[in-house]
Amino acid sequence: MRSAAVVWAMLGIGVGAAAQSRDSVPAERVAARRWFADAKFGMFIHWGVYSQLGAGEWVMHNRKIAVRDYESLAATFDPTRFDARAWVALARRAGVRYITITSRHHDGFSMFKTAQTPYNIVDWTPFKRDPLKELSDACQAAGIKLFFYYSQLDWHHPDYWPRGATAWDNGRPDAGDWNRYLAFMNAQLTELLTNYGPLGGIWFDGMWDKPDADWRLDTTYALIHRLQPAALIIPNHHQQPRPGEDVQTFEQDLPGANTAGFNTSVVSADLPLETSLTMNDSWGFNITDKDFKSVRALVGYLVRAAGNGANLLLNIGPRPDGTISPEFVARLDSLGDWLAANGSAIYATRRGPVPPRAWGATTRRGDTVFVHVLDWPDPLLALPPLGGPVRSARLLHGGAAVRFQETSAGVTLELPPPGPTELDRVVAVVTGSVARR
Ligand code: FHN
Repeated sequence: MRSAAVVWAMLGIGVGAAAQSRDSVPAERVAARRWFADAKFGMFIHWGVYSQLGAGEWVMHNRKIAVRDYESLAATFDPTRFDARAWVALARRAGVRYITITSRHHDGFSMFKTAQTPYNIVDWTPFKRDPLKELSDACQAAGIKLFFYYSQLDWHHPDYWPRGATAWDNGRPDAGDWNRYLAFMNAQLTELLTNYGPLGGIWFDGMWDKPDADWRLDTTYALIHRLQPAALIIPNHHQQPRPGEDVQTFEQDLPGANTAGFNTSVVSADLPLETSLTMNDSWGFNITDKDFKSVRALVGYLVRAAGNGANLLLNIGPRPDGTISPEFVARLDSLGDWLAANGSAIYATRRGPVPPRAWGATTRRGDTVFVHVLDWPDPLLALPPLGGPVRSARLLHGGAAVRFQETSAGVTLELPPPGPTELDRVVAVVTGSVARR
C-alpha cells in the first residue's frame, strides 16, 4: 500500500484549460483512473431476487410488495444454472474490460455472503453459493476487472430512516437509526473490499433517494480508499463530482446530454467519464421487454461515448436461473466481432478534436485521429482543423489511402462509398504534432 505516496496528478484527459485542474490523488488511483479511461467498454449486470418476477429491478416498489412477501420471494431464489465462467467468457468475447455487478440493489437483498444480515444469498436461499465470489475468481483468471454496484437506498432495512422519495408503506416500523444504517453499509463495504480480491471499485447508486441526508460520504470514501487504494469510486448520484470520487457516470445519456431527465449537464473536465446504458429498456430481467437496440445502434453508442471521452457500460439482466437471454448474448458477440476489427480506434483513445456530430465522432491516440463515419452517404466529409497538419489518411480496414484536402478552414476527406453492412467507416488520420488538450 502506497497511501503515503500522494502525488499532484494532472490527468490531462479533459478539454481546455479547465482540464488542467490539480487534484491530490494517490499514485495508485491516478493509474487506476488512467486504466479506466483506456478501458472504454464495460458490462453492467443487474441480477437479484427481482429477476424471478421478470419485471425489472424496481418490481418491489412498482407493485408495492410488502417486506414480508418479498422476503418469501427471496427465500425461493435458486439460480442453479449460474456459471460465472460462462458469464466471463461472454464478457471476453464481447471485448469488455470490466464488469460492474449489483452486489445489493434497492430491494436491500445482498447477493453476497455477509455477516451484517442474514438477508443474503448464502444464508437466505436454497442456492447457498456466493455468486460474487465465483465471479471475482473467474474475472481474476480472465484479467477482467470487477466493480461492485452498491445501493445506498434500501427498501428493506428498518434503519433506512427517515425514508426517502421512493418510500411506501411496506410493513417496516416507522422508526430507525440512521447511524446504525451507515455503520451497516460501511461494514458491508468492508466485506466487499476485503473478501473479493482487488476490485476495480465501487459503483454507488440511490443517494438521490435522500439527497439532503447526512450520508457522511467522506468517511465511506476514505474507508474504501484505505482498504483498496486503487479502487475507484463511481457515484451515480446525478450530480457534479465531489471530492474523493474518481469517475463521473451518466445514466442512459452521453456526457452532458440529459434526455433521461436526471443527469447533470455539467461534465467534469478532469475525471474519466462513463455512460451506462440498457440494451433494451430494462436493467433487471424483464420478460416482456423485447425492445432491444440493434447492433448498429449499440456500435453507435460505443463510438459516440468514446468520442465524448467516455466508457460505455452496457447492461444485461440475466434470468433468474442464472442464464443470459440469447438477445443479450447475440448483441455482445456482435460487438465483440466489431471490436476485434475496430478496437484500435476505441481502446486507449481519448475524445477526438471534433466533438460527436450527426455523422459520427472522432477519437484520438497520440497523433492519430480516428474519424468514425457512422452515417454519411456522401463522398466528401468536411471537418474543422484537427489540431495539426494532416500527414496521411487511411482506412483502418485494408489501409487504402483516403484522399484529403486541407485548408485553414479544415480538412475534407474523400470517402469510399459505405459497404452495405458496414457499421462504421473508420479513417485513421495521422497529423503533425497535435496540440494537446
Ligand atoms: O434506480 C436505479 C436503477 O434501478 C438502475 O440500477 C440504474 C442503473 O444506472 N440506476 C438507478 C437509477 O438512477
